[in-house]
Amino acid sequence: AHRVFSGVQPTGNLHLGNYLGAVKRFVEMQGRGAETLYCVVDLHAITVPQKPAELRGAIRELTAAFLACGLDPERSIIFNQSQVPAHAELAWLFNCVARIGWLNRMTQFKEKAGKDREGASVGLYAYPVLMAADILVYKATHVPVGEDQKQHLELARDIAAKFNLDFEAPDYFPQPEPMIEGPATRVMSLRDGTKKMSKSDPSDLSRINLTDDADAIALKIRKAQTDPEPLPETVDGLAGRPGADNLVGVYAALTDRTKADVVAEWAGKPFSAFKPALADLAVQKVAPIAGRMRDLLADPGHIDAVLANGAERASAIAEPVARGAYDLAGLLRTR
Ligand code: AQP
Repeated sequence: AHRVFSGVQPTGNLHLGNYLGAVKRFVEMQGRGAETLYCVVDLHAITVPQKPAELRGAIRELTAAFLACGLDPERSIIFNQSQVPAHAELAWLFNCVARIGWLNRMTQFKEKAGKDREGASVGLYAYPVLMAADILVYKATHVPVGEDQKQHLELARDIAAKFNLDFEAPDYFPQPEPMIEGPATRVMSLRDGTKKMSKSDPSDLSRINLTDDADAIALKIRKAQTDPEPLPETVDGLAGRPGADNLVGVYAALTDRTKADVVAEWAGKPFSAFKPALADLAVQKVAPIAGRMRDLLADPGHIDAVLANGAERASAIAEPVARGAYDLAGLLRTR
């Protein structure tokens, strides 16, 4: 049986990259026969400093964003990580399975720790181990993520294999499949087509936030980096043109088409014509999400109830898996 798991950090406004690379695809996975679990990964958020009162708000906001984007608590298990202790329990076991050498190769840690690597938290370093536990505590088989998470998924597969080998339980954990698909697995900054669109970019013009209004969306797309050439005749003509390639990818993802399709429609036309069309499209798809989020946040009791119900259902799956792993490792439990 297929089981889908993915998570998003409650670390500020979601942007178009998070939406097209992750949350929109989470929504599409619902009702396709697989069980779907979507998690607000608050334990990941605290690997860098957070203000407690703001973090609480950010967890509710991200939950509201999930719901506003179309995640449905009737069809998916929607919950926050810290309310299911089995994630952290399994992560400790995995800390003892994973090798320091494996973690030393993780590029995201190097980027996020920056120059002051000695000053980074141990949690930031062990982040990918917790992520492996998030996935494997559900024995998830499919993990929809953006391109930037590819290396962490490979680590999760290595941890699963080594656990199974170390504890002579060949089939205990499955090998989770990364699902990195579609035209927007890596949405780039609107200011620099060689950098990932990111929550932490100091320039707000670099990203479209799901909470941006129509004017802000239109302005950001108008100012988005391209080059003087028109759209190419074929999709291969986007090579070496990161800004152009990015906007075509966003257009394709917003219309559920391929980049080749979009290029075929717009071949030879200037970006001065393409950008207003893209802006209209983005406003039409993104602006309603903010409205729905506002309505949902007016009733925090409802959000909390969704999370409580999700945590209960998630725990029912996760607890026996974590317990089984502890048993395999020889950790004695007498009650
Ligand atoms: N630019 C992107 N394009 C496509 N997918 C993306 N994702 C993130 N950025 C892009 C995907 O969104 C999901 C949630 O990611 P996260 O919660 O780990 O957030 P993040 O990667 O920390 O987000 P940012 O914006 O990149 O934050 P900072 O600035 O802190 O680094 C994941 O599936 C991710 O692949």
